[in-house]
Amino acid sequence: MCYRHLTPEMKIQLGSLVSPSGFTLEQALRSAEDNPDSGIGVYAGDTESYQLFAPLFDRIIEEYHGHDLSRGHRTDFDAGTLAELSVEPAGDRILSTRVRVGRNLKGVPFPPAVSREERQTVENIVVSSCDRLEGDLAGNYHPLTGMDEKVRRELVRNHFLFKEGDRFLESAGVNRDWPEARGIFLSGDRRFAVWVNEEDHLRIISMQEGGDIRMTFERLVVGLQSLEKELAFACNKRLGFLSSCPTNLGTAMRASVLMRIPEMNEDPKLKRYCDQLRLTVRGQHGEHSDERSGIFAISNRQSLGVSEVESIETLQAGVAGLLEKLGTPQR
Ligand code: CIR
Repeated sequence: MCYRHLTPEMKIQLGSLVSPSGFTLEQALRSAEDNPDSGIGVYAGDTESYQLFAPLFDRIIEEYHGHDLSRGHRTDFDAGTLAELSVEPAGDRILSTRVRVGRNLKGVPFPPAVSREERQTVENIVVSSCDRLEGDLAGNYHPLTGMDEKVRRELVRNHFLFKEGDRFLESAGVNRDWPEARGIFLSGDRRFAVWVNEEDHLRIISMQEGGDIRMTFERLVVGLQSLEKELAFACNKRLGFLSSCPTNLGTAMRASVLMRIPEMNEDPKLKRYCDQLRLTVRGQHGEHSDERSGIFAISNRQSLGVSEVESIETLQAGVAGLLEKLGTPQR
């Protein structure tokens, strides 16, 4: 999408600009250059990238999110109005629910531009905040450096931990100095996690078995608010929470359910249904994963110009609609 919006005038106007952390237009576009199948293709190195390269970024952001940037963004974590019940009490189709938000620390370059020392500082600050989480959220930090290979594989297989080697992130510079200063904080009950120094400084994640989207969201809010007492995150009124990838701006939230839909393997109808319901469908192992298992992750598409609660409502309504359309699953 980025090249469609990049005019020759922009190349001249923006080509010589350098952000305070040394990030350039060439770096912002490198992922698209290396990966012609990119959907978006750009990354931001820091808060200032969004201002510096706004003539290009704003067009991409408005098209992807279907949002007029002059309308601003709003935040709403008040779960009071959300439907109480699991969208699928019988549990025939929904395997699990996951809600995550991305956050970057205010004043620190984002993962595409962060230095080795700054990345280490981010890890130290985030881990000491996580170590102070209480109750069900209390847990342990597992650094990637020195992690037992069997433990690592088990965490990836169960969707707790991120994988190495995403070629889009690789080109964007996010994987430099791998695996140093990366890791995962995991609560004792394994329902709350914080990824440290993956695509954003923090990915704060709440997850559980079954389809109780509200409960999953409420846990996320408690964890996020505890961390916010100690950490200041990069955000502004126009773009919401600032993420390395412009597709996550706004709430920086993706709420998803993992659903068993074996009859829809490779069937374009599923994507069409989800498009109508303003939802995204991906393979169970995340974006760009090849999917033939009959298990799909269904999630909110838009994150900018909609609040957190509105996104959860869209997912609840969309999944309910999808379940009605699909009927009882094949066994
Ligand atoms: C791309 O442009 O395809 C990658 N840089 C990832 C974009 C983020 N995800 C998405 O559009 N769903």
